[in-house]
Amino acid sequence: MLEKYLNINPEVKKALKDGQAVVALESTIISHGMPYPKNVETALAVEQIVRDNGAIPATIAIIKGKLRVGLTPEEIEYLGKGNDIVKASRRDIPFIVAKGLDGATTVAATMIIANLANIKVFATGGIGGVHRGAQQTFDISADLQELAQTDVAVVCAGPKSILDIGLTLEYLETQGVPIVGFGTDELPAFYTSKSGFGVDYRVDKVEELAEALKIKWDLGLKGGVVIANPIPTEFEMNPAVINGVIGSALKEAEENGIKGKEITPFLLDRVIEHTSGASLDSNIQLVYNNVRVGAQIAVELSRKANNNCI
Ligand code: PSU
Ligand code: MN
Repeated sequence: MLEKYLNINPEVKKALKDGQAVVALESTIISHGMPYPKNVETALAVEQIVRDNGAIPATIAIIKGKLRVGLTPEEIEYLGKGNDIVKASRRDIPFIVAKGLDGATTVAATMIIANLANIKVFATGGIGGVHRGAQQTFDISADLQELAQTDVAVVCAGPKSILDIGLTLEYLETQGVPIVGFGTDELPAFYTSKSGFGVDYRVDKVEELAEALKIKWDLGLKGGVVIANPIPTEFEMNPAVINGVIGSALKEAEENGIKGKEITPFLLDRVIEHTSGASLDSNIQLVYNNVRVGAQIAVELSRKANNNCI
C-alpha cells in the first residue's frame, strides 16, 4: 500500500534492510532556504559528509507526486533550480501527491516521510518555531507539532532569532519535546553558539544520546528530540550584527505584509542579502557540523539495534 506513494532508493533500502545507519536530510533548505547554486553544492557536500561519517544519506522530497527517500544529484539540482517547487509541510503532502507536483519538504514533512521509511535521525540547519509576535499572528511552525508526535531525532543549530526563542522553548516543553545541548549547557541560536537560554539536558557523547533516544522510543514516549548543536566558533556571526540584520528583515517582512509559509524563506533571503552572504557561509558550515553529528548518532543507534538482535 505504502509503496504506491513511497519510493526509497535502492541504496537506502539496502542500508535499512542491513541495519546500516541512515541520515534523513530535508529539501526545503535546498529550494527555499538557500540561493542557487550554493544550495545544490551544499546539499551534495552534505551527502558526502554523511558518507564520510559512516552513514548513508537520504535526502527527502516529493517529486512528481512521489514521496522520495534518497535522491540522485540530478534530482537535487532540479530541486535547487526549480521555481515551481512547493514548500511542503504536513498539511501539503496529500495534495502535492494527488496533483503529481514537486514538493520541498520542511522539517515536519521530512520527519513524516523519514518515519514512514523507518529512518530515526535527521540532520538540518534550523527548525521552525514560534515566531516573534505569535501572540497576535498565531504563527507557530507545524515543525513543533511534528516534533511532538513523530519519532525522529532532529539535529539542528538551535532556533534562530527570527523566532521567539523563549516561546519556542515553552511550546516544546508543553509538547514534551526534549531539547538537548550537544556539548553545551546553553542553547545555540543558529548563527551564534549562544542564545542566553539553557537546554533541558547537556549531552557530550553520541553514545549517551543514542541511548536516551532508544530509551524514549522503547518506552513508547512518542515524538522527536531536538539536538541543538552549536555552530563552531570560527564560523559564528557577531550577535549584535546578526540580530540587527534580523531586526531589519522582520521590519521589511511586516512592511511588505509577508505572512504564513512565505515568512521564513523571506527572512532567510533578506538576512543573506543584508550580510552580503556572510550569513549564508555560516549557515552552510553549521549544516555541515550538524550532519556530521547526525551521522555519528545514526551509526551509534544502528550499532545498538544490531547488538540487540544478536
Ligand atoms: N530555517 C532555516 N532554513 C530553512 C528552514 C528553517 O534556517 O530552510 C525551513 C525548514 O524546512 C523548516 C521551515 O522546517 O523552514 C519552517 O517553515 P515554517 O516556519 O513556515 O514552518
Ligand atoms: Mn509559519
